Amino acid sequence: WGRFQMLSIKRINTTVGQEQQASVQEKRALEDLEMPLARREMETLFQEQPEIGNQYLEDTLLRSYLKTHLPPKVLEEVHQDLERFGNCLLTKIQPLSRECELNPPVFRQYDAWGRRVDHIHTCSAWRRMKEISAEEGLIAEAYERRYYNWSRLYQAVKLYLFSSSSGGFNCPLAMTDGAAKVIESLGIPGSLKNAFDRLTSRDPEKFWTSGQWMTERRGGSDVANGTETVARKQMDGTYRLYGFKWFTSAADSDVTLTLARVADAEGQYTQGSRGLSLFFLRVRDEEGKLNSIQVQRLKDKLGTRQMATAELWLQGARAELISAEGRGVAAISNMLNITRIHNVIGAVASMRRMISLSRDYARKRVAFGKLLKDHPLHVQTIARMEVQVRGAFLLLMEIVRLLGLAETNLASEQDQLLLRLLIPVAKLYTGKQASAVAVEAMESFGGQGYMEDTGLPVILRDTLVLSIWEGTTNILSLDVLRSLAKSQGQVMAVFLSTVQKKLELASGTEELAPGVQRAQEAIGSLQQFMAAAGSEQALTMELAARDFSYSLARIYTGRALLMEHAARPDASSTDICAALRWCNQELCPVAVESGRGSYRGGAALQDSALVFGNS
Ligand code: UCC
Repeated sequence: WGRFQMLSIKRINTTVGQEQQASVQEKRALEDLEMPLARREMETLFQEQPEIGNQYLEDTLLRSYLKTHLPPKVLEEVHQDLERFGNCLLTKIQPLSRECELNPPVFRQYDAWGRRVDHIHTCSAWRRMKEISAEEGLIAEAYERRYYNWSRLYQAVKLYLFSSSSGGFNCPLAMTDGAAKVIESLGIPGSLKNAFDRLTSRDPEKFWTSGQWMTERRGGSDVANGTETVARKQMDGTYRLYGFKWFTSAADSDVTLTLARVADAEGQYTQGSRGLSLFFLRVRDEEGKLNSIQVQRLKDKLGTRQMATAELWLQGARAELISAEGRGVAAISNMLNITRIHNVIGAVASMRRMISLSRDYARKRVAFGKLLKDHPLHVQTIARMEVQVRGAFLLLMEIVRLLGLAETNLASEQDQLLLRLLIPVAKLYTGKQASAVAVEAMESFGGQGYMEDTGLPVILRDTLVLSIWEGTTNILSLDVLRSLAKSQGQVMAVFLSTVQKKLELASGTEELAPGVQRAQEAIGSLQQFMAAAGSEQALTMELAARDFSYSLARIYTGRALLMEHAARPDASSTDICAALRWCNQELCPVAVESGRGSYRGGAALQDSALVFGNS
């Protein structure tokens, strides 16, 4: 140490030549003396990297869910494909995902000779992801319906496995699925047949992805007042769009759906939601030339950096009107509901990925003389996250099961109402869960979790967007209220009766009794709140919207799903434990907060004073 210290001190006041000489001497000295010891110490200090295995085979909850719900013949085929896909993800797709993270898109506005080209360059791994998405039928599966109502669920499971290894490609897939859904719901008009075939193709040469251009400079949530883009009708019946799209995700997509206001002969148009219409357009022509669109710049985002998000000027982009005039928001809602389900898929997948890595690390990492897995407090922390991801997973499965029924005309009116309610509930709840779990799981790797080159920070960053895009938590809480209002309360009646039915199933299992009781109490509190809120002002429901949505998420997930899954004849003790633990949390926060007076007008004034002061 003394010699090393001397060498370090000697560095002061030396020339470059002397410094080089000293550094050679220093190197030799270290090799002679310290290095053998240092190396020995280093070797014992090396920590083994956390790894994942075949994410399908390792996911016992997923496998037991499929075994319980899928018809045997479907299960057999699906199982084989998922096992193969799980291996493929590990060996081929995961390395591509890392490449996408390391090589984000680059925007080149001009070519070497000064011509404006607006080229968004993506890496080869990203382009390969597009081919893989087609080959694996990640969109096609849902529209071919070879497994009838189970096709949607099967597609969602593949996307769930793919999501955390997709290098951000799950985003264009979400929008592609949404666009295909809109076109299908319009009855696949002749003019959109080619687009539909390509969006749902398994042929990488033909496969197209879609964007969803909704956000403009004046805002992303208040679409009705924020949309300034104008559409002018042409002689041939098409339109030209003029406007500025402020966030366009996966701007390298082939086509897009977007909103604009149709101008009349005098150039006048209708403001607000009733002035909005839905348009389809190709981003480039056959030669790859942009469709009268200029790229202003790429966004510098916190996460999802693998994917190009751009600001775009529409300078007469040729487009086709695909909704009735003034019905743009209602028409694009079909897309929003699909992308929101993809958001849930992404949330559950990122939680599952973080927990899988934490679990593996706990089996390898020694601290305080034993493996992390032998520290009860550490394991308790992971177990709490495991309960969260289990609940979220089962909620996701419920939604895609219902969607599959709706798409094959097997859904009852009640199923459809439930689906409409559960999509925003699940999106808002799992978005928040995912960020919380990702932050918590990061801690389980200590400082390593904070290191870029472990790949862990990418997961956290990409998770943080889940509660923002596709509708923030508050906007979706208001959407929950919208679904109640539109159905004149019917949706709540369906919600309550479905939960009750599932609880009856669970009440036959003795070990689940404490959970069933807590569920019944929570439903009672929710009903009381609803009855009281009915006579209150609109402000009460607005203030309660978030807690109300959380209550629906917790009650439906816990009571209806974990309990149902845990009440299966072949349920494991782990299934029962997870159900009971889920039910131990506050299941009806809206009743608690209501009891505290949090939704009264006075509380709103206090909120305002707390945030902005009394002035
Ligand atoms: O684009 C974005 C990022 C793209 C990347 C996506 C990748 C995701 C991948 C995840 C993988 C990990 S982010 C931008 C997304 N933007 C939004 O989500 C918009 C958020 N704002 C809202 O959702 C608002 O609530 C609006 C825009 C829907 C509010 O609009 P209005 O016009 O004020 O709403 P109205 O007047 O209440 O509704 C108009 C019509 C009504 O139908 P009618 O007229 O028949 O009564 C509503 O019932 O639309 C209907 N409607 C719906 N229908 C509105 N929302 C829905 C819905 N969710 N489902 C069914």
